[in-house]
Amino acid sequence: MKIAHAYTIVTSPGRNFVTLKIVTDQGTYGIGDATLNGREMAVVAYLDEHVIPALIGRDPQRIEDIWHYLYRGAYWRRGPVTMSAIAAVDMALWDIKAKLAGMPLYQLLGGKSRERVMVYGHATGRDIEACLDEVSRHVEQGYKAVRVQAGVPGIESIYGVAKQAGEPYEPADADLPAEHVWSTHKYLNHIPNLFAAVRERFGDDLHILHDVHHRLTPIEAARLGKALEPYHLFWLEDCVPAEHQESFGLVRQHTTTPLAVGEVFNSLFDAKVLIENQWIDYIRATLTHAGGITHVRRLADLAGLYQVRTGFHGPTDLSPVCLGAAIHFDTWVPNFGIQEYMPHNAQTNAIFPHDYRLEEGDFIAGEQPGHGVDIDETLAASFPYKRASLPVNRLEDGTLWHW
Ligand code: CS2
Ligand code: MG
Repeated sequence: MKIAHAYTIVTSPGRNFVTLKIVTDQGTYGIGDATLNGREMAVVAYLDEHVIPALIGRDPQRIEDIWHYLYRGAYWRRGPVTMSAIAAVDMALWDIKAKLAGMPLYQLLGGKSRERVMVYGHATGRDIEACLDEVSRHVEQGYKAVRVQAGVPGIESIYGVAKQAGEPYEPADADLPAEHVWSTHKYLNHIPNLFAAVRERFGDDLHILHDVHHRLTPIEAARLGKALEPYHLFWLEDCVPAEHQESFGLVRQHTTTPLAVGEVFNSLFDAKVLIENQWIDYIRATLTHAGGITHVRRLADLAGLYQVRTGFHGPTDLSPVCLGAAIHFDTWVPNFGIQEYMPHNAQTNAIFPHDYRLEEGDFIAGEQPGHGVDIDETLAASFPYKRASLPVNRLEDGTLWHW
């Protein structure tokens, strides 16, 4: 069996998605997600110019060999563009292999470790009251875990907090980066009030999570973690930038609030020191940005040795292809923690028909052979690419900050 044909598909039903389709000489095909939010066309160029020509004629069943061919063979290792391109190939090849085997992907990985995959939804609000209403909406829908983000008095707009209930929290149509103004001390003074209110209204049973978007220094993160201990969070996410992994050691010494990180990671090596020191509790790498199923499986196995669990990133800027493959992975992986979920819009769901389903705050993997997600190429073509940028964050004095 040979790879006969492969091509990229870019579609923008509200935001950009990059999909790689690989077709064998016997007609079986697989698809992989290659979406790198805000830098989509860099991955398209990498795939079209450097990867696809080298794939034609190879045996699609040799997933492991093709992974190393693209990783070691490029000489330039790691990095989000390279690893997203490799991931798309890997995901498509696993899709093909599972279709050839006539099995849903989770069976090929080793079978079910659980029946249901717990997800967390997103509640955001301009103020505490609006945010509590959003939490309540999720609880009514059966969610057992909710990420809670609220506006902060004195900060006009914050990435991660929608301006109006039900709106996306990140304008996906900003041609060039929007600018936000950030104040750490206002944020730190306010956030414990939010979580006190959530526990008071919803009691102890609900899992609550919070994302800091890398905005704090280690000692500030330690203060926040300590202040939130009475409200026993499921996790505190991205509390400090993760390039300097030792920062997590400092935070860890001060607080028992569980720590999660990894949505910007693209390799096991970004997480190795964090995991081996048990400085984190959850690893959030995605199949799309961290080299696909083949690589993230190694990362999850390493994490498992140290009682670190998975909590994959699942925003709307990853396509349903990544989410579908992730749900199979979550169904299999022994050290599963939780799966993030932000609903895709109706056009996106129509372009990417899928067989996973949400039931009372849990995903259930489908039984179709492969990862269970397809693409309607005609419909995809009616939503052409549109440049879109993530925002930037500045301190009140103008200094460019993290978000
Ligand atoms: C966020 C994301 O889902 C999350 O936890 O941090 O919205 C993230 O900012 C975007 O995926 C960036 O592309
Ligand atoms: Mg995040």
